[in-house]
Amino acid sequence: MKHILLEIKGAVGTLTIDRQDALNALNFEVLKELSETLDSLDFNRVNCLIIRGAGTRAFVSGADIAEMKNFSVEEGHNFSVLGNNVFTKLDSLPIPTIAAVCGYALGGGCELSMACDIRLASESAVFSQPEMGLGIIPGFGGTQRLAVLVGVGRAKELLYTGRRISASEALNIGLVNAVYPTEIIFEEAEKMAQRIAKNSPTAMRAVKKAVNKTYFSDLHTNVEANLFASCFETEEQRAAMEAFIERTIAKKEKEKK
Ligand code: DAK
Repeated sequence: MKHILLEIKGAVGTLTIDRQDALNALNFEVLKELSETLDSLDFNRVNCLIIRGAGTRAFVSGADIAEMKNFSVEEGHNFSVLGNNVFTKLDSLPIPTIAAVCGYALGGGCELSMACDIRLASESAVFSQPEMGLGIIPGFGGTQRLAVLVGVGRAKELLYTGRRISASEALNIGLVNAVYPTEIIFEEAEKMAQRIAKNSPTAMRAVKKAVNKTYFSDLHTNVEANLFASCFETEEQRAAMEAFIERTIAKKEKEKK
């Protein structure tokens, strides 16, 4: 695997997304590797999974804007189907999952953290669903999971504005379970995972199923996917993504001078 690392300690697996030059952004390749890694998990051995980003700057900075920029409607749909399959797979794992969020968790990154059962954040963590500003909508279950976690009113505000929120605000509104200093976030996630992993796999599977069936049972629809694909017919999407790329290039050139 080029971008995914899976380490197993006792009954705890840690899956690291490592694409640091793009702040761990999710492109087709990362999503495919993520999917294969989830398929490879042996649940006789792994009883809790931590998901994290490599380094401390980002958990995941979102879907890859450079790749998405020129998607046709069909490519947008294919990306959406692949992404939704991966997120559904993650959501339905028969073991508890913990997102250890250090740094940026934006767009698809925030959604990835929400597809985990528990979110632990570093003090430096930043959450946002900035898709509106890119002329698209969240497509990995973000519109639905955010509303369940923080309430419909707050979710709509965050989705409409794309406002970035700090770890402490995320804690206040119930988006994350706990906040730790950056230096100990991964250690704390490991501690919690090791504690959880001691429990009966059957009982934990049952708890997860009961909660998810009640709160997240309508997620596996194509609503978001179709609405997401339709955004790629618009000029707004193309212009907004182009502007992001141009801003990054301009910043690089300024730094060089
Ligand atoms: N995609 C591609 N490259 C990215 C990226 C991203 N999301 N985020 C960062 N990068 C790249 C930058 O382009 C830069 O690359 P180089 O120029 O060095 O080659 C490198 O990472 C470092 O970034 P910066 O130089 O910008 O670093 P800064 O510290 O200055 O800023 C930042 C960090 C995270 C604030 C900034 O990079 C940023 O604003 N990034 C974009 C964040 C964002 O808007 N994310 C949301 C993307 S949209 C769906 C599924 C999913 C989605 C939608 C639908 N369906 C299935 C239907 C999700 C959409 C999204 O996630």
